[in-house]
Amino acid sequence: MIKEGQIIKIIAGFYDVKSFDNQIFRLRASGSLRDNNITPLVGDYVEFKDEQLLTKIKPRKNELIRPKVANIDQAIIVTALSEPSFSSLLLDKMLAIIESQSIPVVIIFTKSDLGNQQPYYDYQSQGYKCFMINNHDNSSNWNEIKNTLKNKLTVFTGQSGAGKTSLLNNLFNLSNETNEISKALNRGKHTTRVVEIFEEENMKIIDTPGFSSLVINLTKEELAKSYFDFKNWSKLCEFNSCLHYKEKNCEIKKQLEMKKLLNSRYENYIKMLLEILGAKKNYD
Ligand SMILES: Nc1nc2c(ncn2[C@@H]2O[C@H](COP(=O)(O)OP(=O)(O)O)[C@@H](O)[C@H]2O)c(=O)[nH]1
Ligand SMILES: [Mg+2]
Ligand SMILES: [Zn+2]
Repeated sequence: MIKEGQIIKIIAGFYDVKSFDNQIFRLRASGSLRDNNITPLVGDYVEFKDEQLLTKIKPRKNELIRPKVANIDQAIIVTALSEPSFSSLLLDKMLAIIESQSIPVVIIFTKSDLGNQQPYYDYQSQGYKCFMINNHDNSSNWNEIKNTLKNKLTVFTGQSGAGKTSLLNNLFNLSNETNEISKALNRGKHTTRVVEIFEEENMKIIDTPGFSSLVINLTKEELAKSYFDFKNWSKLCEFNSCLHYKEKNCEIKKQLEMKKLLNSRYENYIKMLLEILGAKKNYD
């Protein structure tokens, strides 16, 4: 008998699938999936047979590489204002990668008790949906954040140590292990190892292990159209293929001069562009 569901976890070659009637099955991939080199991802909608065999992956609406997940409704980027120190380049890279897939983002700035709060105001002024929180302050209003999670599959991403697990503990009264404790036990080994969808009320959440650095895996054309705050203006650039770099009559550069766009965003954009162009040169 054929059933349908969603992959919620992948472990050691097995796929945990939650069927549409809310049962969980541990499945193997069918030979034909393996022969066709189709790699099932957490978030994939699938068909399976005899409660054992994964037979079909349905078309994806999107796909992220880091973490490896599919069919995401939104991404929450968790970034610390301090410890680890705030990096606008890292944040802009995450934004570019996620927004190039047209996945809506929310930015949560953590450790408001430790760092300069300016980045929160900067990104808010660019039109991003932002929150600023202190995970150690019990009086924080977690409900406002929870409201943005309802009826969606949300992936939490960001540098390790930024406070993702602490935030999820606060939102859902969990006691998942945070990084500090594990450092004492295990020399800083990441505590969030498995990519897994966890469901609470009508919210589907994926916590991720995080990362310490990020390679930009976009083409220059994808990058040029990724940033949310560039999107509207870039339509007005003279050239449709404008990279907002050396081209004439570039609307992005005009908006920068008029201080409508953040300088740091543009500088980071150029850094990423040069990274992409440089990497390409090596392969040519
Ligand atoms: N001062 C302060 N520390 C925080 C805050 N959020 C998280 N931390 C600490 O930062 C460390 C890493 O947090 P964790 O949630 O494991 O980060 P993750 O790697 O992103 O999941 C832990 O020691 C937390 O207690 C915050 O808002 N303020
Ligand atoms: Mg974590
Ligand atoms: Zn341009």
